[in-house]
Amino acid sequence: MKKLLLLLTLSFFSIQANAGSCPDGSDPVKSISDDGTYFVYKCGGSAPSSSETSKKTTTSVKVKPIELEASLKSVGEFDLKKLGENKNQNLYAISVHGETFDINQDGHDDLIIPIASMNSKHRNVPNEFSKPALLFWDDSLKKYKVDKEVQKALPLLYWPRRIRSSINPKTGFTEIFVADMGLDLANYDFSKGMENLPPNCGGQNHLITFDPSSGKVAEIALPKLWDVSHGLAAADLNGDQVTDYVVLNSPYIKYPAKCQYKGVDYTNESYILYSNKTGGFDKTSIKLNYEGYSKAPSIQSGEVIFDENNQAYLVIGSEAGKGDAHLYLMKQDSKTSFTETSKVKAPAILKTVGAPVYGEILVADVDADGTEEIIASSNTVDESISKWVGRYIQIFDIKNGKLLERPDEITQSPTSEITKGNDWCHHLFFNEQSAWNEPILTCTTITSQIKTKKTSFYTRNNNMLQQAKMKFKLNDDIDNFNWMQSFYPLTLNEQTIFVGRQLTGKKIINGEMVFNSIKLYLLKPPAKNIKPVKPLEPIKKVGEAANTFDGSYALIIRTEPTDGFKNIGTAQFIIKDGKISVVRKYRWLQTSAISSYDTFEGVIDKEGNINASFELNPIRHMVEPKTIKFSGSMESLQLHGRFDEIMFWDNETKKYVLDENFYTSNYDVIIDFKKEKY
Ligand SMILES: [Ca+2]
Ligand SMILES: [Ca+2]
Ligand SMILES: [Ca+2]
Repeated sequence: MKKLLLLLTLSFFSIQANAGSCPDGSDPVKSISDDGTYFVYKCGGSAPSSSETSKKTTTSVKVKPIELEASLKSVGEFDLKKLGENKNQNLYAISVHGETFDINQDGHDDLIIPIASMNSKHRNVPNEFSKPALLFWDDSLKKYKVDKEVQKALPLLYWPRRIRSSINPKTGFTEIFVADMGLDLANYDFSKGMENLPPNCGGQNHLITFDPSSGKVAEIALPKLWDVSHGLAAADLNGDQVTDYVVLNSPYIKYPAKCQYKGVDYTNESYILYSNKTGGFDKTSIKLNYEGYSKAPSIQSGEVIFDENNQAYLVIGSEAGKGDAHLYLMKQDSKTSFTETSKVKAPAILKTVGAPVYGEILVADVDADGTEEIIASSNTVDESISKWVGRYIQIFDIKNGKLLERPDEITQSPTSEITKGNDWCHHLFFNEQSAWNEPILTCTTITSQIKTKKTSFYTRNNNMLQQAKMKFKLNDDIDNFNWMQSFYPLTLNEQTIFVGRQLTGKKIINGEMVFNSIKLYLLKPPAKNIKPVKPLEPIKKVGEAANTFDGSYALIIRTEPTDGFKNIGTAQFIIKDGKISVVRKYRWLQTSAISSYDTFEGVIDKEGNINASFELNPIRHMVEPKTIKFSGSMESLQLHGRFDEIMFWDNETKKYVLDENFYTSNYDVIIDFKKEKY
């Protein structure tokens, strides 16, 4: 498959070099084949060539939204004012950008709910701090719960804007990086004048750790530094497997003199916190080299993406101010330097009401081909109300350092709706698999369903992501859903479903009605949609190796149940004289070292029966790879094996051990393959 993909990619470039090969002079448009295993290129659409504006501002495609059948279940109510421990009774607690992550690594996603303090005018108040709430899924109670000891140990935060979580493979700890931007001036009454701005000095970032074996929370010390981090990207950039953090700042600290009293350092510059050998992080200033700019743009969002050659790029989203908002692709030249190789202007329609903003970026593999794409969401500042509104989502490939949009792979809202509504994407998520048996793109917004025409969910249909509606049978569910907001995908018991919330805990402050609590609901499909796990077939007798089926075959590896990835690897089999091996090129493997493919050995007889063995770790956890026996046939185009007696890395004894409490005792490993078609 990979080879095919590469050939097509090469031909795509030669086509581009000849400036269009379709009858109407346009470039062919890339899409995925019907069976989802390779790319096809067709004429009849126009893909924008490389950078600059995407002029497409309207959508002619009128598609009925897909309906996802669902039911609701209440799973806990939480008083954020109490959990946040802010004592000022004139303020209420608001939950800002959150995150889902399996913090205690028990196989069920937990919730990170950051909290900020607002007054009765719904403005963030200087120097008022709150703890975030960590909510853990309790699978015996089927509810979210607070761990009092954990909650007690959490740091106080100001306005936590971006959060990234990962598992540190060296310590086994969960790491939660919180980019705290400090005072949120979004609701500042600008009629009071810029000179009367409260001292906006940013906030201190935090790296919270959770030890799943002891259940203890701690922090890794970060440089004592305040900044207004609007963008945060996380990836291993120095190759030690530990996540590094790219903190993207812009000159938001306008009056540094007002910040001196704090006795802490502050910065308006971007930097990377690189993991070091002692378990800490080294702050390294970075230089962002923009093309043709005297003044750097204001950064609102960022992510890291690696291209097919493992070259790292930063993707940066900017806000327009008086100019244009752009999405930048910046190639990493060194530890300290990134240079722009491509940029795209925000869709022109966003400029019709105010200044566009690329507010959120996600890197994900939307078409399950093993290569990641960029999903970027832009919105705009409605100048009449000084608020972020609207939504426009784009998907980009990167090829040779250029951003290439896939305009026909996502439907937009009708033109009249694009620049309306407080329903911009605070957060984007992409799940290759969900309990609805569909990949789902989620745009998390803080607008309740009843106040928006746009949904938060996009499913893939006819190779296109389009908005999907949740459909409920019970009237109670419909009523409850209407008042829900902030939908996050999460995985519980190997099913990816959603959690959403309602605001509760009504309180009156200075005559104004405010809400201090959230009530969480799970959104799940009706039980009949859940896919059963197939039984393992008995191993067949395989005769002598025969050359009947010699040739090359594209393969995809997956597990049942899945452990977070739809596919864990893709590669290419070569069969020669009935002996099967994996070619060195075109290898991709999510859960083990690529060199694991060297251990693959297989034999096929003249009837097409296959036996094989393969040493592999097929899951996301730190486990000992083991030799898995596979059997299968040419008829089924499938090899089937089982990964069981799983040995987990124990950080205390520094040995692999059996963990009988692990939620899954075994995984079926399935390798689907097919003859390459060239
Ligand atoms: Ca958990
Ligand atoms: Ca690292
Ligand atoms: Ca892809």
